[in-house]
Amino acid sequence: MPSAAPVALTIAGSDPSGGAGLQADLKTFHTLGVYGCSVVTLLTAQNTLGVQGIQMVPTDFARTQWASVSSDLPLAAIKTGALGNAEMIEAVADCLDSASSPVVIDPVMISKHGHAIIDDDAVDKLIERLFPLADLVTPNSFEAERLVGHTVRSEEDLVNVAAKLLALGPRAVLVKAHLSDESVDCLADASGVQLLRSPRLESNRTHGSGCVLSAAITARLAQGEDLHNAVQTARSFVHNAIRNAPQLGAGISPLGLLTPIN
Ligand code: PXL
Repeated sequence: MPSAAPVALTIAGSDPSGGAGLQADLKTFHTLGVYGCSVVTLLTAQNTLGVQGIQMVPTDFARTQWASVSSDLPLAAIKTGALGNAEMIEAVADCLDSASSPVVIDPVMISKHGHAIIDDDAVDKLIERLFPLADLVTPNSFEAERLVGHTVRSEEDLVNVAAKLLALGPRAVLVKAHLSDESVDCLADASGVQLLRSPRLESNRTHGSGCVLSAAITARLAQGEDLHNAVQTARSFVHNAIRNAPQLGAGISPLGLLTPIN
């Protein structure tokens, strides 16, 4: 009998065009050798050109999905993506309160096209309920700015913002930024602060890149890798996936997720 792959769960919104959201998460899990399952929080109508609509899943039904999945499957790691509103964040936090596996919170707020995918008043709830449960929170610089009210224009800003986020309760934070011609991410935890650099790829084939990064970290955590190595591996997976991105659709193309890490 073949041995079972570790199981990772994404609690996230649907992108029917398949580039972001839970579809990106499940593809990433699969390519990295992890069995993926999902709890759907909201549905978007979306393509590479933009978001045409958003419909919340009833909160109680998200709770029911969690009960179905968590009572049956051995969840080795969990990530969250688009949660939509404060009520959904409450529900997800209630579910994750009892989880014993690593939790990655991707505080998704706006789409690549600038479309809001979380209510304004939900941001405080994210900090209050989900940050204390998180092993890692992965905001981009815009999300970080919204969370702590501090702009990120330099490496010094990046380090300061990461420290402020860490003080809000998660075990670690990864703040993602583009500074001049580099992609610079700041990983901060109790052991210290590390700047991770890679050349910035000039590409508009980046739809879902944030989802793919947090999903790849979650997959590696599910496989038992430690956080620092999981982040490094996930960054190179995203880098390759952007380089291998197909030209699909008339707007911002999705990443190429078919190439595993060797
Ligand atoms: O990439 C962030 C994201 C996450 N989840 C859903 C999205 C988006 C961006 O559009 O639509 C459902």
